[in-house]
Amino acid sequence: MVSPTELRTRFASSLSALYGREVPAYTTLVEVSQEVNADVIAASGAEAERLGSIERVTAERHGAIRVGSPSEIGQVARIFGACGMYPVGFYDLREANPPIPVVSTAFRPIDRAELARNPFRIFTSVLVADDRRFFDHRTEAELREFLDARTLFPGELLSLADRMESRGSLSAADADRFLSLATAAFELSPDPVDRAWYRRLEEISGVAADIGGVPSTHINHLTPRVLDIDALYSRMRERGIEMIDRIQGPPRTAPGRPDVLLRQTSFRALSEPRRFREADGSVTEGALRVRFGEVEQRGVALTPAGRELYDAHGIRALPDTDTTLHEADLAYYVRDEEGGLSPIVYEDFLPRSAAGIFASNLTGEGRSDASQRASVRDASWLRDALGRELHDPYALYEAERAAGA
Ligand code: OOG
Ligand code: NI
Repeated sequence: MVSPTELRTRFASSLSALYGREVPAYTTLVEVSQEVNADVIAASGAEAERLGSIERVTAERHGAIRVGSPSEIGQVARIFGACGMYPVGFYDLREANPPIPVVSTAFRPIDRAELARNPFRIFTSVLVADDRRFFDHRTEAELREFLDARTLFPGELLSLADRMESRGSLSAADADRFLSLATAAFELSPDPVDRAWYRRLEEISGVAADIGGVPSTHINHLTPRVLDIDALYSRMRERGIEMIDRIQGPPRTAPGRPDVLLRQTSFRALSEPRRFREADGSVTEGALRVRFGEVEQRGVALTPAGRELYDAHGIRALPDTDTTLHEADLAYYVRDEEGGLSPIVYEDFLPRSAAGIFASNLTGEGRSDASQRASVRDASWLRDALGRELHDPYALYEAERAAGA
């Protein structure tokens, strides 16, 4: 019998194999990450594993997908639920600059032991098709019609997912079937893209076109974790892979000082051949840039007070030792067996960095009209769409700290 943990581990590696076949620069990114991690371990030993064992860090990936409607994200929740991944956090990317017409959550394991076994996460965004700042009445109606007519996930996949959630295990054959259907659901579709429809949406938002302009969804990046993102950044450049011009998130901390939150960088989406359906019904060859590469370095999770300081004044507003961060209740730690402080890793995302990642991979800024009506999307809307609890990241970190080492 196969457990949710094993299913998640195998799902992460099967998506990684798929993405490596489809986006070769990803394989380079993984290789370079592993080289950097080996060097960091060689240089600093056990100290380098304070934020997770090398086994965890080597297997660690996050991906991202985008879907179109509440019912589609409800189905996503069932598929990831089967892998022991639950929705955590609410992110509103419509507040970003430039604004993006989606709200998002991240599916991930929620307890420490599961995170240690395999911390696979998927950042998942859902289109806000009725937000008038982006979509007029007619475009909204057409989007709904297009989205209602497509099937992202076969019924067989959803029923296997439900079986796993209700029984807690799947037979070996059912697990194999789940993995092949789930992996295929996130592959780039060979079906032709309706050129006029895609272009119309793209003028409003590249993300809207990526979601509502094509008949399926796809994983748009898969991110390995690295222990020194600055070293990775220069080695990728040496290998001739053009990265975006910066590392998102807090700046590098001085040697021996704690890393906080999350630092990320990416390479731009590659132009990939795609088929298009033209207005006269003919099918032609073209290209789209929809899939990119990203890498991340993780640090200690900040408390709400720590995060407020960071958001308002940047990293310099925070003290730079574990002891002071802990004593001022600005970051989460537990006591290890020797009485030392052991950091609780930040397992979530940063909306500002996410917006930067989205923006660096869009062809244009898109078009929105701030004077129009926004539609209400909040955590309780998302909880209803998901049909399950939406976890608050701070509550999870608090509970972990309260439980101790
Ligand atoms: C998601 C971008 C957000 C991150 O690491 O912040 C993200 C997307 O482009 O769909 O993955
Ligand atoms: Ni990402």
